[in-house]
Amino acid sequence: MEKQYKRTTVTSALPYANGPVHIGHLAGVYVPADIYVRYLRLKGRPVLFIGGSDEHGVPVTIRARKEGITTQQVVDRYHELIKDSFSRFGISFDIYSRTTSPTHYKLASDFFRTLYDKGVFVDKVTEQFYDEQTDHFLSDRNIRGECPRCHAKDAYGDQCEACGATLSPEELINPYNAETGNPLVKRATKHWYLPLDKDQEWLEKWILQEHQEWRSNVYGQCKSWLDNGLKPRAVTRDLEWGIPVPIEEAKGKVLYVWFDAPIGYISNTKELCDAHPELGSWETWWKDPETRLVHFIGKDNIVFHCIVFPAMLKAHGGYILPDNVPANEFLNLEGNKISTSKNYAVWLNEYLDDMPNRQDELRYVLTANAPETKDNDFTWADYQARCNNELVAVYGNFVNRALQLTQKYYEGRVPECGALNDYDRETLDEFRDVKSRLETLIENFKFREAQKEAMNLARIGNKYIADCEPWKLIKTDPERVKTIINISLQLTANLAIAFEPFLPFSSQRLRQMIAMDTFSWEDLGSTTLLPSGKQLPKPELLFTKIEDDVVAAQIKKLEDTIKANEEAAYEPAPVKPDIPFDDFEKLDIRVGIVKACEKVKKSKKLLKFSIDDGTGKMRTILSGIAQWYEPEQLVGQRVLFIANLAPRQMMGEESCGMILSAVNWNGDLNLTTTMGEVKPGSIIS
Ligand code: B3M
Ligand code: ZN
Repeated sequence: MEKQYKRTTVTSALPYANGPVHIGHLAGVYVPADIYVRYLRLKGRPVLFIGGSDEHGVPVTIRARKEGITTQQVVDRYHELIKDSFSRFGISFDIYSRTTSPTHYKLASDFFRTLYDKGVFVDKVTEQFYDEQTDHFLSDRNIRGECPRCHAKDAYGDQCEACGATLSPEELINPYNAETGNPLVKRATKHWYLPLDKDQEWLEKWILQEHQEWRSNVYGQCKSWLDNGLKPRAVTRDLEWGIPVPIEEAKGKVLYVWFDAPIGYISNTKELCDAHPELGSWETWWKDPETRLVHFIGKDNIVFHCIVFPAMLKAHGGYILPDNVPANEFLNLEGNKISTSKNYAVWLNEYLDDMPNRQDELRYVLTANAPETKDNDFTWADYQARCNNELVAVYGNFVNRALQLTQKYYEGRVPECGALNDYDRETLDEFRDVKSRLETLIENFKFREAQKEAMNLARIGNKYIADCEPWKLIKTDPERVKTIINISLQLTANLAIAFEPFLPFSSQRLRQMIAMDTFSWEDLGSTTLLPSGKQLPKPELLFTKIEDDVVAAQIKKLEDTIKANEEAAYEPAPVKPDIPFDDFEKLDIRVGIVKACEKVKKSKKLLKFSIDDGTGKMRTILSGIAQWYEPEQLVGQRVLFIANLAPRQMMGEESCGMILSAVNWNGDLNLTTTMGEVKPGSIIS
């Protein structure tokens, strides 16, 4: 028998304030959490939805150095941007705070202190890499050095990008500070560890036995961590940015970001409840066993939420543990990994500007394609197809038909419902079942399926209106048409409720269109939501089509980013070994004037040049640059060519020499030429 809870605390991962948030964040964490919370609120169940920015950790300090501003400026900027994006997308947090808040500093310090006083931690001195010139210990990702396998000079502390080897910083030859280039030495430092090995037993029982209902990806990851045996984890760091470790002996050290961040959920709840006494004490939401705790996260955060944070809560004592951790897999973008550092993403702030008033379209597509059980791919073509073929053609179309017919036949007044026939009853029965199916799916975190069910309501409605053909019956049986339109309007009102958790903006607009002021989840399935005689305002379209050019512009934006990244990453090929001067003198390079130029039949690459080489005879050279030039452009140009290259057969033609081109970073060819009017046959020396 499932436990009945009095209230639910819902948290969603605190995004790092080191950049804007993108569709991967939305799909993985915030839209599902928001659907769940909106549903619980509609059901009238007490719930708090806790969010906030994670403002500590190495990523924000790296961003600060990259942008040349202070870390505080970075977190201020991105906290505001992220908060604003979420609010514009209708992510209905009860609070969105930050881990630099005074409440959080105090709570996180106290939390550490409690564990320290209870003797939970073990301390250990280890040797870590240290930059003596800047007086810094280095985090793994800031250490570079020579790869022990392939001897590339700039392998990272965790990986060599040249040969792909997985490394640890100790293996690097001549390690150096990635940012300053300074050489590193080993220096002893003391840190405090959470001895997770001691939690192994109860965690195994709690997760592997008592939470078999967790999503298989979550359960599976936990099992593999547990099977490998848990090890102590350091919860302090030698960094300047972070919450100071509240013990004398740890002066200059800060709490590890993954120690303080989850406590941020508690701090933000406290901040909220302190400001709103009607919500009760924050402790009720975190300590009362009748509170259900649910963490929405991405898959890379599973171990912290299912193992480390519960171990912290348990060690502290008095706290409840999460009842479920519905983690999603990753969302890719047009077949590539989304990357903040490579700027490859659909950023929410940019989407909001590029696609005004289309929040629900994105929410819909991200849920329809949610990476609930495996990684999924977002493509703009799929976005367009789902918007046009589902939102516009199914949901929007049904609502629009029902409302337009009401205007046309009844001047916008809800007509009376007469006697139902079998088909009406069948349709309504089918409709009523949807409620319990939706509930089961949402309560089991299957939002993708749930949204499908909601859409199914619109399909039922569309089919009903199409089958009944009121536009034909209006002449022969006007009484019957009243019933058909009444039922269609009741279905419309139901859609506004069913879609509220998923598409809150359009649900609100739809409610305005049918003048529905109050509603609750329990009304779902009702056929008397709109009383007959009720006057409805003039309808508008609920959704509009996404045009091809809009989608093409978004795709181009991503392609431009890929190109820009490739260009930035381009390094010219290494210079070839030295040659004696004599070798150079063997080459005969000259100037020629292109007299004629044409495509070579059956070849996409080759152009055939007739060149005045100064001998009085024409020279034929074939060159693989057809992709970059039209033959006509080249006639009259001076080109540089190798005159003494032995003739070669190419595509059935003899080529006498080679025209010189520069190979750009992306492989594009660029013809070389002279700056002035040099006579044909002139030598290059
Ligand atoms: N900031 C990691 C992330 O954004 C981290 C989550 C913290 S949740 C307490 O993936
Ligand atoms: Zn290597």
